[in-house]
Amino acid sequence: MAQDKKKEKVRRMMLSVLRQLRNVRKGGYAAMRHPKIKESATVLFATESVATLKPEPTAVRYKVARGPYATVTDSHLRFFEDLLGKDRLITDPDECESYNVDWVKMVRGCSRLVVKPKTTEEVSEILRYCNVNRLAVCPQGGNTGLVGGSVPVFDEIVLSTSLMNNIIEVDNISSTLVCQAGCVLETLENHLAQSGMMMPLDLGAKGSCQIGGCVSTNAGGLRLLRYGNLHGNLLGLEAVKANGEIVNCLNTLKKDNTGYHLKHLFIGSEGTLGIVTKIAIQCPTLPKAVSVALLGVDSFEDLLKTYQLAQAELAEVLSSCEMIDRASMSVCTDNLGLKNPLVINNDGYEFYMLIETAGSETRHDEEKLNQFLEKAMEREIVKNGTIATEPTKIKISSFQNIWQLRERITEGVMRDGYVFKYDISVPLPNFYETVHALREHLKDPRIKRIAGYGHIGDGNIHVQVSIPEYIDEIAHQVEPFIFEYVSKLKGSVSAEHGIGFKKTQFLHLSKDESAIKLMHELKQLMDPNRILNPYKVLPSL
Ligand code: FAD
Ligand code: 2HG
Ligand code: ZN
Repeated sequence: MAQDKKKEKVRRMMLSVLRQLRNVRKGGYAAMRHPKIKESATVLFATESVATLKPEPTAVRYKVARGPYATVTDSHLRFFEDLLGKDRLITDPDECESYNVDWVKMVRGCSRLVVKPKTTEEVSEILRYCNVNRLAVCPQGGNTGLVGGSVPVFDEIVLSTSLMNNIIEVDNISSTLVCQAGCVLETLENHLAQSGMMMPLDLGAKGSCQIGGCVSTNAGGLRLLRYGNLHGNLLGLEAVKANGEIVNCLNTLKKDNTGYHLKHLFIGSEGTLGIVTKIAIQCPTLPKAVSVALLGVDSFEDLLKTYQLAQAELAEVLSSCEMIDRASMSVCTDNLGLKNPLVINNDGYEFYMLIETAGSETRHDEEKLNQFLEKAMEREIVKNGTIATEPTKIKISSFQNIWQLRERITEGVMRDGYVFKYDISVPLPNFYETVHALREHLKDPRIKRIAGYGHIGDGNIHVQVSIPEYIDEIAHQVEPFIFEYVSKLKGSVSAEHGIGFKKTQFLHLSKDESAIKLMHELKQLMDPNRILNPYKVLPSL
């Protein structure tokens, strides 16, 4: 009897999911992430941070002392003008401002010079000159970095790669792309889609971030679960060292074991060892069928079980598996006005899981997804769900779709005021523990929200603590507590955003002393005058 009741419940739930699926096809929700889907909200929200207040200068807020660098003089300016022409220099303080402030409005430098080279040779000339004259340089791509690495701390010259945006070669036999570092990720994605290929990485910032910035931060993103990280996908690169020497490792071969694998030095080194000028990347085939499901679950334990089931049932078609907690979902509904499709009787769920499948046969993937859902509901680990499939056929507003509920949290939480952001990886069973620990530890009534969301499949959670405006006292309540907590869990204090300016003094919590020593030695070898992105990544000696 109990068995019959359970079966009836599952049947009703499945019917509800299928009903929602039909509604989706009529115009409910559209998945937007794959390049097959042309609509994109990312350009709109990733180009500009929503918080309007200017942060205090970095030197004041974080009490840093300026390094022994020269200050830009008229004679230096004349050199850069002769090299690039007036229109590729920015010297007006107001125009320099957007290059001085980061996306999350956490740090602010006071550079009075932005240079915009177009070629590797120009980058080489700029660095050679800066090295001889002890002028510090801050490389900048799309300035979407989240750890204060992309803007100057003091008056470092900003070297913007925005004009280095040529696509050099697309080879659809070898499935490779070669381009300059300043190409915007979304532009590359759209370009590749014409040849039936895609970029192996996808970020909410794709409308603004540049491939050079992604490589320099070893950006992970929403597809890492399926396609791996840039250490695996990047075939080769070209970079310029601090002394202006060009290092050509721009290989497009899939296999090449000739000596040291030098490209890895530049991947994830956040502009401290050289400036990436060109990249060659392996591009996966564009899937023919993409489906996305949003599921509501009651507990973290059920979320983990759902993830395990998804891995087992969806296997090779699983392309993304993301987690959103209740507090993060309310960022989307309350701060961005997005609709949560899984609200019933004005209530949602403790956790949401967003699952994407990408394959070559719609019916096959859909069948797999339905089977997975059926099992998940039978086991009562998933309480509700909605699916969007064959997204290209769904013509509805690009702002109302499932992926936005995940991709726009970063933007939405900024509307709380100021956000302390943490990007950690921990063993999967401990994935959500840090959020609980913070809620336990932080009792200050000025805190608006403690939320967690992220890449469950990669063990990488983004923890957000938001307050109306920056308050030093709260900063000290959160840090070093969170980093020490992560270290005790044997996790990483930076899973994907890097160390940048913000986390240098916590590097030792995730890296052994011996490894940090070698990092210093490499820096000494490649940039002995320490002109490249000073105050970033490495803790001060
Ligand atoms: P910037 O922010 O300009 O620079 C980042 C760092 O790289 C700086 O240290 C800079 O000095 C250095 N750099 C930039 N270009 C070069 C170059 N050519 N050579 C050497 N050094 C260089 N990150 C993830 O990993 N996963 C995500 O899912 C993700 N989503 C995001 C979503 C949003 C809405 C936002 C705002 C950010 C997100 N990020 C994510 C963070 C960010 O790291 C990425 O957006 C991206 O990797 C940064 O690229 P960028 O061109 O903006 O680089
Ligand atoms: C994401 O996964 C990004 O959306 C940004 O890495 C996370 O806002 C953040 O901290
Ligand atoms: Zn992320």
